[in-house]
Amino acid sequence: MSERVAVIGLGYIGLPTAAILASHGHEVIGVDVNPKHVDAVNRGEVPFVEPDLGTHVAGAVSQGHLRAQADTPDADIYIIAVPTPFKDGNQADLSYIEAATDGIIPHLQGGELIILESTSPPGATQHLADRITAARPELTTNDAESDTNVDVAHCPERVLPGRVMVELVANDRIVGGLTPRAATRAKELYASFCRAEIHLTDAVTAEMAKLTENSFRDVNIAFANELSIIAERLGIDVFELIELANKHPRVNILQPGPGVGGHCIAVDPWFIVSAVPEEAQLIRTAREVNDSKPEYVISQVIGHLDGKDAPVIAALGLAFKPDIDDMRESPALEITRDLAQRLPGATVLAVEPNVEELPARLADFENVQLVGLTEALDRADVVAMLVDHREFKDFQGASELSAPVVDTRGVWR
Ligand code: SAJ
Repeated sequence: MSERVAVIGLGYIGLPTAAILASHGHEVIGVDVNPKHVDAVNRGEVPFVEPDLGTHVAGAVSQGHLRAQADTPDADIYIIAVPTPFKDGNQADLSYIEAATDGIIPHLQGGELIILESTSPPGATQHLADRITAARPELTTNDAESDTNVDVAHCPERVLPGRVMVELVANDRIVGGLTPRAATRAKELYASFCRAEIHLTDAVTAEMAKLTENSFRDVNIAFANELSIIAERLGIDVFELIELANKHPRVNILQPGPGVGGHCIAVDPWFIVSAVPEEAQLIRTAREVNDSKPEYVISQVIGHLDGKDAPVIAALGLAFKPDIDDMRESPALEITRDLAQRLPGATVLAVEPNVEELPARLADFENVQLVGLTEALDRADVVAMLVDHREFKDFQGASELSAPVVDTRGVWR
């Protein structure tokens, strides 16, 4: 018999997870505080862009396997997929996880399974369990044999935005239980749709595995970003340098850029740093290197202006990575905004093929315009290549440009 699953948080991770569970026969109730998300899902629609998700949601809703509501229902299994942003001092903000837990607590009778999917600092899963037993002392979370035990596990999401529906099925999963039984039960649930391996461990190791994956990438990108600054100093091409070094069978350096954006890699390493500040020296330094790259790019652009009055700057790309419209924590957006703010006499021509209008953070600047690529290149005194969008890679006339190009992505090298 399939179990009733409540998924708390219908965002980039919760909604795909709810939809894929529903399309594999589970009765799924999605819960979200945002009435627009709830209404969209009940109409069979998706409130954000993610390939193939629309088909899954529409199918699951029309077959009656998925519905959404504002209140947490009674369920056999609860999956928490809410944001964990960071707050002052780069500490993880657990308030969304706590609010989701508080919504579940009145429904618990013993025997339920709660899975935390949100990216979490070490100890967050135990913190969730402690919150349950503090509110309901008759329940346990560490005594799998007891009728009044609630099983608690952490199963971090690992899917790449833009490939979520593919990677949900194809990527290995890591499940960390507060007890072995919690881990085994969570594995059974994910095995209903995940075709890859599901590895069992304890909750803190699972929490750290997720943070480690994103920190590994951050450190590797920081290495590439530091190399880009070293290469410029030495007058060599960093992209050629990395290509050549990567010919070695045991070297695999990632690509430099204008900084690291998105909601994950630019955030998650701080959860390790704030948990163990003395020990996490390299991880902290990598974050600082990547966070300082936008400032370096700004100084490169300004360096090409030669003190010119009323210069025109073309900023190519605003998204945090290629071929998407997502601008969360985007270094390209930050660079564009800072140039406009610091150079009020300049005109900044933003080119972003994936949006129709300027995002709110740029809309207030009178000296920023959203224009097409050709117009920007015709008018620019200096070009900042910030995102390697397909439209920029396909452009054929780069070698004829007279304006200098600060090519952070090596698109036109
Ligand atoms: N970037 C570089 N150089 C590179 C690769 C990336 O500068 O060589 C930049 C990108 O331009 C972007 C940022 O890093 O600004 C992050 O992009 P990304 O594509 O590396 O990763 P995300 O943030 O979209 O998704 C990551 C993924 N984690 C890993 O690959 C280890 C994904 O699997 C996670 O599920 C996701 O974080 C998450 O939700 O944590």
